[in-house]
Amino acid sequence: MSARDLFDLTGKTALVTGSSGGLGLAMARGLAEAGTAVILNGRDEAKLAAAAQALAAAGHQVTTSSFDVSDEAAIMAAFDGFDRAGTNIDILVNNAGIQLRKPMVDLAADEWRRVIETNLTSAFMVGREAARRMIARGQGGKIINIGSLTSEVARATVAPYTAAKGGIKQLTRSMAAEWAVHGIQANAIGPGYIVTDMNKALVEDAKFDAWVRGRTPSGRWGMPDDLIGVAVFLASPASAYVNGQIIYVDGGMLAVL
Ligand code: GCO
Repeated sequence: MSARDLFDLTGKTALVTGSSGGLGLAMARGLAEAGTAVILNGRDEAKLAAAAQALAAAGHQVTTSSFDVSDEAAIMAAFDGFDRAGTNIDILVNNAGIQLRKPMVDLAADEWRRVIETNLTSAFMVGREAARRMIARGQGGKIINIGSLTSEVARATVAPYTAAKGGIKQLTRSMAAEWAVHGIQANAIGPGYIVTDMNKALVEDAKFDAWVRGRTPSGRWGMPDDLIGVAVFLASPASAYVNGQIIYVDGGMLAVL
């Protein structure tokens, strides 16, 4: 296979959860530009429709599937819908997630559970449904979980997010352990500080903004498009022998003190 063909995703279908904006939409657009038919997911149907319209206007194959990634029944129903439509998910990007910044001593158990369910359990449930079908089809597949710098290190006031993203790293390894034999490569991307709606308050905080720029060797915040190259790599034949890894796209922040 030529080096160019190694990154060709023509004929593949990708489901990207939490893709009506931010990182998910950027990765969905990148996968579409590499030849993938993309299924966008999100809970806000209007935002989802607008995102799909923009990708379709650019000539890409795009559909939407609006389900709550923390709701097992909704996930099963969505995949039943894919089955009925004859849609095979070749690539799954478990991107959906929420952030909740609060000291642990003030955190309610229900708040903790909501973050864990949305950021970690969702990746297990959606991954399980995708893997069941990839294994049955016998043609392998790609699972890309979205971790974080907090898969490795912690900062105060984001404990449930950090615990969930640490879990994403180990869930990714577990997926590799059980599903590699079926030709499925499960890997993760660990974004650094990226300019997204989730981080709006941080970007607009002059002190935090200065800290990110000073603490990041590249001297800048990441942008959602900075993730596209690694997403296409992990979704393509180029990563056929890469499994259970997490690749940090963080401007070097984790690499230096
Ligand atoms: C925070 C941020 C981080 C980033 C990202 C870093 O409050 O520290 O939300 O969690 O979103 O995950 O990798």
